[in-house]
Amino acid sequence: MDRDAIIAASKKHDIVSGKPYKYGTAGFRMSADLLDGVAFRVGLLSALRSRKLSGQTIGVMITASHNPAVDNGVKIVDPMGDMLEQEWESYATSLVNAPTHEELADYYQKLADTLKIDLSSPGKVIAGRDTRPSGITLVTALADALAATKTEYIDFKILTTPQLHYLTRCINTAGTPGAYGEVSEVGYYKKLVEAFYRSLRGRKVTGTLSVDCANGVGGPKLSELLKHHDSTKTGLDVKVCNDDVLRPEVLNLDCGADFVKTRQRAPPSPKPAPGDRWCSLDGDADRLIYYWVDPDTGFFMLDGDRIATLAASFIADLFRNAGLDGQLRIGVIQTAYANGASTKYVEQHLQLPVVCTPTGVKHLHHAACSYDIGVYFEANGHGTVLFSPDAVQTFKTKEPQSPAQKDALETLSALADLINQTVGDAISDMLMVEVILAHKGWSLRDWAMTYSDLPNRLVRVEVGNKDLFQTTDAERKLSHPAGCQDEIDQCVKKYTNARSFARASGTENACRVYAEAATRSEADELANKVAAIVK
Ligand code: 16G
Ligand code: ZN
Repeated sequence: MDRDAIIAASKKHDIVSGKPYKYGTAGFRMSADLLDGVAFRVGLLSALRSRKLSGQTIGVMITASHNPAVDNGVKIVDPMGDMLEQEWESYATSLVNAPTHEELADYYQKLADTLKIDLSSPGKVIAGRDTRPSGITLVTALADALAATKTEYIDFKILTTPQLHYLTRCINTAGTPGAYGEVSEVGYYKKLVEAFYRSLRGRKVTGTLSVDCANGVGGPKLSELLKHHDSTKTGLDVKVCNDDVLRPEVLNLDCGADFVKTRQRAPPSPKPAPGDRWCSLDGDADRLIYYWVDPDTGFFMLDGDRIATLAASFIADLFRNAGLDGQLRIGVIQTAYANGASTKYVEQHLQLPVVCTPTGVKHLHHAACSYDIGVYFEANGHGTVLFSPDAVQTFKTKEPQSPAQKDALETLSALADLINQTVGDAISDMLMVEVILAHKGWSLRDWAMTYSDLPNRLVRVEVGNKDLFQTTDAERKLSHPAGCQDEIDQCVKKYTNARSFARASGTENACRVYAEAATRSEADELANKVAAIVK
């Protein structure tokens, strides 16, 4: 009987009591030594989720992304490769917080009853993990839960987060008209490389691209992709850097996309030669930041906002060239952290609509789905471009009126295959950026010239109780504590081109304050003043 099997298995994976387990924007993420019981319980939930969805395969990713090496995390992926449905986040939280093994088994049964899940029907779960050593024991805990619930299970071992999302979608679409790709890691490389060739349309990438892989899973996986890539066809010359995955302690240490974005500088090692083209991935390869170090002006960063504007401008041009202008809708999705200059560039220069959503990929992804082409990126480098089935169909079936139209339609088709449709994918996004730069004949400097960022500052503020800070208007305004927003507004008024907001972090026990203004000193001053209001 399942109940006894669950209790017996659960006893091997105790939960550490008294910890604030909450399924947040990044799933459960914390110090790895607290996660054994959590991974077991996530296994139970994913088994339920699969059975609820008629046996479709659910993905489980074990990673703590850009966090220090001692942390880890567990996250559930829905059948189409998107994030776990919101309602189920609270089931996950309740299941993980069950105080005893018996209460855990009871809650599992209660969920099955309330959600009308047939526990004897087939269920299937696949898992992947990043390079953290703790991942191995967490996968064992997960596997034990799946065995106890007689759920079919495949361990895909070490993967980037976007690869696990890709595989989940491939499995669930195999043999259907929406088949996403071959169900294997090699299938992922082949799909990307082939789409990269097609997107370039005979153009060549110039100059070396150095990729800082955060000493995470992106390093070996990028090297693997390159084995399937013929650089004589594309000109792409990649130097894989910071790809040491044998010393766990160096993961995300002084390198990676999060380091570059938050410190606003290049990793100290290896030292970028002046003018070299660089990009950084984060620890699980779902975030991407480009930069170069200018001999005269120093470090210059091209973040998620820049990638979004680059992609939107390129796709809008292709639409015009393909004669699709006005037929399909392109939208750009940002969060409140997007630099005001990027928003202005999209709305005024590109003449495209911008939607602002709360922080967290699931919100952006959801909003992007309401466009034919939804370009979504967080400033921190996480994002992708979603193509609706209608759009992809149009690229394939529209009768071109000229060779130029044909070329544009084929480029759009290829991009829809190149860009990961399930989630932001640093490796796929990097190839997209390289394609666009090659088409435009641009260097990073040309790309940077499109607009000037407003100077900005992000401050972390320790507060007694972050839950007191509630927001509205896609996190751009505080509704609580009462009066706080008025004070912020009064403050912002005193500066030129200024904007500032405060919100409770979803991943740490703190508030974050963002400010931007016409000058560096004004942005700094405003951020400090708003931080003082929040404190
Ligand atoms: C999570 C989100 C990330 C967001 C970050 C904000 C996902 C997969 N990840 O890591 O997109 O930028 O939280 O953190 O949605 P914060 O709430 O602490 O500012
Ligand atoms: Zn990540």
